[in-house]
Amino acid sequence: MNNQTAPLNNWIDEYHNGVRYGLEGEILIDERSRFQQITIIESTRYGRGLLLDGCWMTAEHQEKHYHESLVHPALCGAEQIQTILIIGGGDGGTARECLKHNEIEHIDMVEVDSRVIELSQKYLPSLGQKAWQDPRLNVHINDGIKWASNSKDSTYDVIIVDGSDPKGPSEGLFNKTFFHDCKRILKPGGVFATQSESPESFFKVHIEIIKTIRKIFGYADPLYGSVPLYPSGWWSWTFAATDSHRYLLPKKSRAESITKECAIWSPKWQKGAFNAIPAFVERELSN
Ligand code: SPD
Repeated sequence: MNNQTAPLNNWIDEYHNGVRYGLEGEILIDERSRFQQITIIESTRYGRGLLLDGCWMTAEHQEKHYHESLVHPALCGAEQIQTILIIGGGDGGTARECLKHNEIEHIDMVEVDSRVIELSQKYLPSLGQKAWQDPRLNVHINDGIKWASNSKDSTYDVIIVDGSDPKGPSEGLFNKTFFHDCKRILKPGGVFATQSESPESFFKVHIEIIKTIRKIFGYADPLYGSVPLYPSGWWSWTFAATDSHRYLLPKKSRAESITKECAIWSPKWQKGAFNAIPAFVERELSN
């Protein structure tokens, strides 16, 4: 039987605006935590995958697209990278990418849902790998928005927001108050990074995120790449700083120390990915 005529049994889909994004596979876990519905599946094509409230978060054999894009422009561009804040990131992929950088001394990872961490450690160990045992990683089960609001001024060299879409527990990660707090707790020369949705399937949200961050920080630019599982497959990450577009230019020594360990990210890829801003987005941002 060829692909066109294969029966649509055993498909797990995210539904978004009249389109579905799916994998063939089996459900391993489907439970309600205090915050959300957590689903873990075993897929034919991409290994194990995680959905929160029916939206794809990650899958073992294509998660690098997302995590490398979110982390390395920030960590290669910040002045210092000793102290890092990750908000969300309960599957461990973002922490793993951060810890490729030897200069890091301390990471606070603030995840609201302990079940996401427990289930990821058990069913998706290739995401966090050794990060979970690394003494530099300090996991706090807490609300990231409150954490940012309670942190002292100039605490972190880099802040990375690895949340879900702007609804449910992640909604507050996209508002002005939260971005203002992130700016306040970032050290001079620091970089802020967040996933910023799809220019195609979340156009309005995408534009709103970039405009808001740009206004608050002074400098902010989106980078574009592909995450095949997410709505439209076309995704973005936005980086911000208060003193310059420093996230555009990777520091040579840091870039050299991680390039061999990356599947997608490289200085050359990053340059292209920042330049890949679609014309319709550029036009909208200049309005
Ligand atoms: N639409 C999906 C957006 C998800 C962003 N976060 C994914 C978590 C991976 N660590």
